[in-house]
Amino acid sequence: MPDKRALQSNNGGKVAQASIHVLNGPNLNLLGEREPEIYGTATLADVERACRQLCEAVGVQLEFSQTNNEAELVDQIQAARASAGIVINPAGCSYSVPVLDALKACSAPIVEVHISNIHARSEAWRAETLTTAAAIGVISGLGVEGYGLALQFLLKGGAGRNA
Ligand code: DHK
Repeated sequence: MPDKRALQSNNGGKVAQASIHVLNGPNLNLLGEREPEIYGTATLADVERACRQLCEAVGVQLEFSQTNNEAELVDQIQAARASAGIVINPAGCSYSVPVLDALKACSAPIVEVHISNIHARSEAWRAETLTTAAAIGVISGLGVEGYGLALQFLLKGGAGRNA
């Protein structure tokens, strides 16, 4: 069972509710209809529901977002930078220097998720992500289950053992 205390911040004696951000990059709004043979049939709403269940079970606040805009993704990363953790599927922004730099500015532990196995895709360049350099680790190829696994790692305080 995740230890909620490990995810709370003590702000001048007041214990603030921890928040974890799940951030999604371009085209993930089309999950379920977009190339289902690669990305599966679950929708982003399904992913959000599963993430909410995990966070609610341990009293951690979840901020879940998706954007098709690189600059907006940078803003969302900055807003999450001091949170209890970030799960990010940067999607097409995995190859973006501004997104990498924003992630590097975070004190929050970061786990990167790719739904597909980017190392086994026919386009070799998909494996050449920039953003992974800012993450503790990466889950790739386990479908949308990767989001839940990444969240569980952060909720268990796994980041403290590895950062
Ligand atoms: C999703 C995308 O949209 C691609 O740009 C990445 C990633 C792979 C995924 O597997 O979730 O190359």
